[in-house]
Amino acid sequence: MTEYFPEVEGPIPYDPQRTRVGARTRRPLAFRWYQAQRKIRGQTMECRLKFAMAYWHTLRGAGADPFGLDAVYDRDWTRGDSPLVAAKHTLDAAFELLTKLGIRYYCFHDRDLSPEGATPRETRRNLERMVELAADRQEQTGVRLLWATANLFSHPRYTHGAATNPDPRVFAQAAAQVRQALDATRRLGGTGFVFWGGREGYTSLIHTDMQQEREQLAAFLHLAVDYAKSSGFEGQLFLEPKAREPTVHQYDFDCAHCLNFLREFDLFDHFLLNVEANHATLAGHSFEHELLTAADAGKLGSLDINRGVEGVGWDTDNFPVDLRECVLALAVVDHAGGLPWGGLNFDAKVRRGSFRPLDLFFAHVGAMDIFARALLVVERMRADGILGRGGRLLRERYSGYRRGVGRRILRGEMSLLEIEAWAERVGEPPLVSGRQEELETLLNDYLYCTELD
Ligand code: XUL
Ligand code: CO
Repeated sequence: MTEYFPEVEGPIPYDPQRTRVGARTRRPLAFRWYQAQRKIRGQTMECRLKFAMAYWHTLRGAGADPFGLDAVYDRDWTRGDSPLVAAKHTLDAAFELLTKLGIRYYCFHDRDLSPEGATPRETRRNLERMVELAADRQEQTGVRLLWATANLFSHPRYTHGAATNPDPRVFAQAAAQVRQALDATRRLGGTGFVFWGGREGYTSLIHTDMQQEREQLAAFLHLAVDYAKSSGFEGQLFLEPKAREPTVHQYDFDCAHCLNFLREFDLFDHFLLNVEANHATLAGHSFEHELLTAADAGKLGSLDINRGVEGVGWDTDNFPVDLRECVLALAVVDHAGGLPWGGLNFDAKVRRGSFRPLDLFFAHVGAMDIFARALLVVERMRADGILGRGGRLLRERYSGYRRGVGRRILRGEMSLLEIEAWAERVGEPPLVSGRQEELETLLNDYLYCTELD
């Protein structure tokens, strides 16, 4: 079998010396923090951080942008005598990369794994063939499928949407694709299936009946729920919010929109949310905000852990590098009790200029490492019990609602008149400092000062 990454022997070692400032290290490709088998409160890092490689960006990305449509990345495995042969090479490259990096999960869109054929039938057969090959690779390597999804946005037929397309024949093509992708996920033992509404939104209200389209989307999701159940799919369905791009306004705008949509159309019990960092930015939120919105509704399913670039208004899908963001994200995951159905899917791409195959290694190693460090920080914060969702700070701040009148207010046991009488009795409350700067400094101490080895 062709080796696509001969410059890396793999698996990537753990080397605490990597970051010794001033040292001329000979092993830049090493983990400083990530130790797959290191136990943290009884669970290995690998289990706590279930990283997943995003097949589309990592294997299939070409480095194109709106001003440069031609491929820039150096990717041998995308070539072949036919699209199916190229797809097989891509699968080989994927599993070589996964194994060398020590990543145990992957995620894919159906059309990344297998190419569109000349007819719907040929397309279906391609997928079935590639799924069998992927199953073999999984068996040989122990790598598992985290989630899969159907690409309902790249093909020209989806220009005006898939489920929300004004033409029911397009709806039907999309439905067929989801049926097949769900079966592929089941066959590969995926724990989840994602719906991201690529073109389920609008670009102008002049020709769009928004409510009609939202109803179509709901009907589509109901069909998928029913099929998943009847076909014995045992995974979890996820909805992934995104505010805009490619459409001007997506119907799955942010977590709050999605939760409302699920409630409105009687889908609430069937979905969790797959929350992406860069999509949070596009909605004008922080990642932490979006994660918490999902978690507070009991709907935190899985994470796409990329990062946006400040000041850029589109989905840049950079690899994560910012410790603070990672800590805040993992603190919410910890608060929510983990991700039994999901994991940390990178959904990130190397920059157009980082066209070497080797750049894929640096990107993933760096991202895994910063999340490993973030996990250690979150654990320390949790052990100290001050900061964080379950910490003393938040408990104390709202303690007035845990007893006496505060508690009775929340329970609905007091009328407005009774509360007014109480207000007169207790008089003007003292003003208490929010201590924000003090606490931000404390957070920084955890990020940068605390020894975590
Ligand atoms: C697009 C995006 C998707 C979903 C899966 O911005 O994030 O790749 O994660 O379809
Ligand atoms: Co995503």
